[in-house]
Amino acid sequence: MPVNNTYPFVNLPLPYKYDALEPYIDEKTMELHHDKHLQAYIDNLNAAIEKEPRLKQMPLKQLVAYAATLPEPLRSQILNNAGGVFNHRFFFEQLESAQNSEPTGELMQAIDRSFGSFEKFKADFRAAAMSVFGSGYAWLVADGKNLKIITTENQDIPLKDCLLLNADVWEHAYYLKHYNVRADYLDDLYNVIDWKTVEQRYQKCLRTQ
Ligand code: MN3
Repeated sequence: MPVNNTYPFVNLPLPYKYDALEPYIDEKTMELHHDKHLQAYIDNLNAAIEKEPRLKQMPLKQLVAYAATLPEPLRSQILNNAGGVFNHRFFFEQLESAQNSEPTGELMQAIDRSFGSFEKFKADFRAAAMSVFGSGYAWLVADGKNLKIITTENQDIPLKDCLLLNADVWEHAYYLKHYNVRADYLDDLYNVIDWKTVEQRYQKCLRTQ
């Protein structure tokens, strides 16, 4: 995927077709999620940055860290929208057409070590994602060689953690197909996770932590 990590942010196309994740994530949800929801975060982030020219050179994560020092309403505008861009790009990048893939190699060993089994990981991650009240994300993160599950609210980014996988549990991620039943969406999501991308993220974490 081409790099677009500073202003002006553009909505890079998905690395697959809108219907590639059928029947688990439907075409219309993917189209709206990418072309409307993510597009809105990108447009709002660019508009906020235009009010503060010194932000124009900053990459996404630096924008989030720096935003804490800004006055309102700019602070919230940058935090929410830079988070929305980062979290959605991270989410879309880790999905692929259904292949029933499972983690392999060192990532699978780390999952076994940290959770007992892949099945137990899936149950724990699902429970964490279900526990998010309102809008937010569940995350699998690396803590040294081991793994843990955390949750965040709204479009917060867990900047201090080395990030492996996220589940967007905003209703817009599943409402068209699953209505209010978040649990069914999560079960479907497991069928379209690209574990090779997650493994690459884990290897990067091992090299940099
Ligand atoms: Mn979303």
